[in-house]
Amino acid sequence: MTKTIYITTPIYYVNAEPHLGHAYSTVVADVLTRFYRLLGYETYFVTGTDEHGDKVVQAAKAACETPKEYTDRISSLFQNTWPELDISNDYFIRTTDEKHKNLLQYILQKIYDAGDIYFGEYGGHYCFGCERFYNEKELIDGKCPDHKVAPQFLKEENYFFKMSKYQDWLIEHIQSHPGFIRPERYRNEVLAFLRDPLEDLCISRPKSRLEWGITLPFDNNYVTYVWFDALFNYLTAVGYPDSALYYKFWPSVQHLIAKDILKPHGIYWPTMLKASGIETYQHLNVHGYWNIDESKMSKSLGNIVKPLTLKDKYGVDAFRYFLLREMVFGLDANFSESALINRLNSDLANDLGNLVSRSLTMAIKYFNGVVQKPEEALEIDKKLQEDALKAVQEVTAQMQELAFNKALIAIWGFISSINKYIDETSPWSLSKKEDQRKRLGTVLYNIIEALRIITVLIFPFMPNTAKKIWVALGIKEDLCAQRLKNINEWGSIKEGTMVSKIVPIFPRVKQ
Ligand code: ME8
Repeated sequence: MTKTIYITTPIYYVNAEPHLGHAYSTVVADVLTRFYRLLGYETYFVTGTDEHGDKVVQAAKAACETPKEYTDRISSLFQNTWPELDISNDYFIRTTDEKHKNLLQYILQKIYDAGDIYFGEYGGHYCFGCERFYNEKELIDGKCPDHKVAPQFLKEENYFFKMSKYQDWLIEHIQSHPGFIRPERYRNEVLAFLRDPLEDLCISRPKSRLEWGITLPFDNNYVTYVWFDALFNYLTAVGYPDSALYYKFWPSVQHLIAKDILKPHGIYWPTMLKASGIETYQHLNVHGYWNIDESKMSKSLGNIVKPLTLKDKYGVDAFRYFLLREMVFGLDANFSESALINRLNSDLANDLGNLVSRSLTMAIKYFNGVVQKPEEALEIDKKLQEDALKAVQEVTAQMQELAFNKALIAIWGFISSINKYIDETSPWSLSKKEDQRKRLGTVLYNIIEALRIITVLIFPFMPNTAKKIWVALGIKEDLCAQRLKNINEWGSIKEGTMVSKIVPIFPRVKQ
């Protein structure tokens, strides 16, 4: 049976335009999805926008628009950005979609009927920026740790989800499923949080102070708290409760988020699923934060990095490569344009770009681009084949651990092996000896074979570049149909294949 994987990004708030952080999560999800396709999995990949709540109402007011006009406009900015970054999502979800509203009301009713939602009064410190209540312990010097302002004390009648009931189950589940929340530091963070008694979750907001939300099916005076609404997007997107997509993909769901939203995903979400009688997710993959020139990216600092500006300046693939190569998944990283330029010039223009152009140039110069029949392999040829196999194995292992930077290091290790092979076999010297024609043909065959493997390996990271190289290699089979398990079978390129010239794939950029 074909294996499946369902990958999600957070659904982004529409109170900000797409920035570097959103682009990172979405590119990572795309690279992972493409990689699993290479492994032969059937994949489903979803991203979207989170459109209810007070923040959105405030942002719409500031823009002199109705919430509907405002959310339509910003959501389409997200929808239009992703194709430009070669994001191959299967579905884009909006929490204002009718389908999502219906699902949420169905689920709320289900949890309410099962007795896990109750009505009660609560007094607490409410941060309007976060749209949630804080307890004393969570505040720092009496202020919200995120917004650095003192929250307002609010006493209100509301609906509550019996989250506390599922605390022991959640602790047990995390402990018995080591990769449930990863990397480990975030798993430990959630477990540390669970050492204190879990409070029930306030899941409603009275319409008297917030109208822009999904009405509770059992009380018309209230809308649903934005997190209780947003998390269920992951189910709406696969057509819960009765679609074939849901049955096929839900058991293999993996979420991808940054550390800022660990608590809702690590605690609220699994308990909400448990209460709904739905199997919980396979993995919560948590990455760190991009800082800009060593400081936090924020509107007030005026240092928001726009992904499309970088794409226009450096090309989509250089941008994607940089993001995945520079950040260690799980840790924070620093973004600077000069670091991006350095990577572009050294890894892409120098290492990969030069290898591709020198190899194709030699094949054209010595054999008019026609791939020759290889002779029996010598030791040095066998070593190149072994390096190819090692690279494929290493990339496969690292990708499954989300170690994207290490996977790329392994690919670039193989690029060095090919360059070394070229230097040691010295095709230009062989070309001068008439009796070495066959050997020269074999050496070039091996170089082109190695390039074929490199092209398939970089495909998830840099789909555009891979397609260009694939065309220049003259391979007739579809690049998208390649599978990792057989790409390292040496000898796939057929003799007689015609390679062609390629314009420099990564022109150097001045600092
Ligand atoms: O939290 N570095 O939406 P959001 C890396 N709507 N990633 C970053 C980042 C940075 N500096 N800044 C943002 C929400 N991100 C909710 C989610 S999901 C059911 C609801 C990315 O627009 C990262 O993925 O604030 C982070 O988790 C997400 O954007 C937060 O997006």
